[in-house]
Amino acid sequence: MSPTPKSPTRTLLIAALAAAPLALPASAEAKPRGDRTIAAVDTDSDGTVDLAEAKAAAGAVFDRLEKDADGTLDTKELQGRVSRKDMKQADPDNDGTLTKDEYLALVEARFKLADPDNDGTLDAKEMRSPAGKALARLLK
Ligand SMILES: [Ca+2]
Ligand SMILES: [Ca+2]
Ligand SMILES: [Ca+2]
Repeated sequence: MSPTPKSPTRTLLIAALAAAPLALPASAEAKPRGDRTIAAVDTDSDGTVDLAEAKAAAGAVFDRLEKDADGTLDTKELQGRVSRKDMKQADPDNDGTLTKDEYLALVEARFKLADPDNDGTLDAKEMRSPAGKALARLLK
């Protein structure tokens, strides 16, 4: 019986924290966010969103989300587009669903909130405001 020598061979791995993190070119995320929504919704290409454009986009979104064809959007179909608080406001009969009219009324209410200068159009800056972003969620 040969006694096995207790020689803990320690392999020291020099954890070379390889290469300093490469600096990524700061090109992404540079664009203002409202612009993409405007580009998608602005059918007359005047660089702003008016209420008719917002409602047209919202109507298309409604039809797209309305999967079970019961004429309303429930919270599942809305996929987080409408907060619980907004839902309360937008759903006067409180049945947890929105008809297209209710959805468009919510769009209109948000549009007005997002248009503090009251000129009937939302420019890129207005679309970037919290109210503009809330509106944008209903349009895509
Ligand atoms: Ca427009
Ligand atoms: Ca439905
Ligand atoms: Ca405006």
